[in-house]
Order: sequence, then structure tokens, then C-alpha cells
Amino acid sequence: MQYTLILGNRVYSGWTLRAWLMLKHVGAEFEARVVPLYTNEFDRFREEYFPARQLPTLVATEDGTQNVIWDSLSITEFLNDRHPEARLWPEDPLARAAARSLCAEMHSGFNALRSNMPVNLKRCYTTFKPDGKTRADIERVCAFWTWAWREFGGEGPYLFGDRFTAADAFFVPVASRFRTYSIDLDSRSRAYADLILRHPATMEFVDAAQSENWVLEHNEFDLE
Ligand SMILES: N[C@@H](CCC(=O)N[C@@H](CS)C(=O)NCC(=O)O)C(=O)O
Repeated sequence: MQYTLILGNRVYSGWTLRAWLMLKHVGAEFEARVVPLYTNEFDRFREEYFPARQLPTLVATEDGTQNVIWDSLSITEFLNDRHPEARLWPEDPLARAAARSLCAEMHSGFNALRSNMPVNLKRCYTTFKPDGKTRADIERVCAFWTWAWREFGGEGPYLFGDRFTAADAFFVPVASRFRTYSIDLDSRSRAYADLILRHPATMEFVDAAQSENWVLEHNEFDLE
């Protein structure tokens, strides 16, 4: 099985970062190819890898056949099936269900946080003020974390104990938003956000983002 991960611009693509972390976590060799969003190259990507239309997309080639898997959640499940030894999810069934619930809500909810605090791995704003809905999303994220530690994670340091799982990977883009927008957090949430941002695979991705030069105006704010 040969893997190619097609990434959006690293600076702005939190969805891509999750798939990257999952591939790193299973320890698979893979080629990373950036397709800059909203360019002709992006249009060509959609034609070439139909029915994928968003990034990240994983191309898994086996016996000369290219299999296209798109969406960070389905990429996670595919890698979990293919690499069970990597234990992407917690082993206990109830903990695993909880981890999947957290990821599912992270995947489909938090619209205010997503729209008002877009991922930007090159910026650090110190004057950002979240509105009420965004503040409520931030508080729910921290409430999720506290609940996971209380029910499953114990002393941590990760959400489900001493092992990094898919649930942690799904929150790395949120942790990066908290850093970009200088969000105040309680001390345990702050320590956890810092921990997952210091994960070697996160740091590799963030470092690579620094040399990208594409600018998406929608993700850039005129703030200090
Ligand atoms: N739910 C998808 C969302 C992926 C997504 O929104 N990707 C963005 C890049 S970060 C994209 O491809 N945007 C282009 C578009 O939607 O036209 C996932 O988890 O992979």
C-alpha cells in the first residue's frame, strides 16, 4: 500500500492537519502533496480525484489501483482499519465511543468557532475578542476536555489517558486557533493545548507551513 496525502495550504487547513497527524501516528510512509486551495491546480485536483472535492484527500494505491479516500474522519477510520496495531482509538469500547462522539461533534459542529477563528498557523493576534457564540464554542471545547479527563483520561496527559489518540489529533487545529487568537484558558486546558501543539508531528507541520507564501484573505484579519 502506497499513500499520497493531498493537503490544502498548511497555513490554513486544519482539516488537513488532522489527516497528517493520523498518518504520522500509524507510522506509514507517505508522500505529501500540497494543492493550494481555490487555484486552477485545486480545480484539476477535483477532476483528477473525483469524487473527492475537498482536502485532505488520501490516495491509497494497492496492486496498481488508486483508491481515493476523502474527509479527515473517513481517512482516520480507513487508517484505523488498515493499521489496527497503531490503536488510533481508545481500546475500551465506551471510551472509544466517547472519543468518536467528541470527534463527530468537532467534525460537524462549532460553526461560530470555525468561522470566526479560522486556522492560521502564521499569525498570533493579541486583540481578538470572541463574540458570544464563539465564546460558547470555546467553553464547550474546554468542557469536553474536562469531561473526557474525568470520565476516561484520569491524570492524562491526553484526553483518554497516557496515549495520544485520534481524539487528541482532532483537537490540534482547535488548540492552534486558541494560540493564534490568544484565548484565555483554564490551567489544565492550557497545558493540554500546549502539549498537543508540541507533538513532534504537529511541530513538523507547523514548521513546514512557515515557508508557504499563499495568502487566503478570508483567513487573514486586520488585527494586532
Ligand atoms: N469535513 C471535511 C472538511 C474538509 C474541508 O473543508 N477542506 C477545505 C480545506 S481546509 C476545503 O477543501 N475547502 C475547499 C472547498 O470546500 O471548496 C474533512 O474533514 O476533511
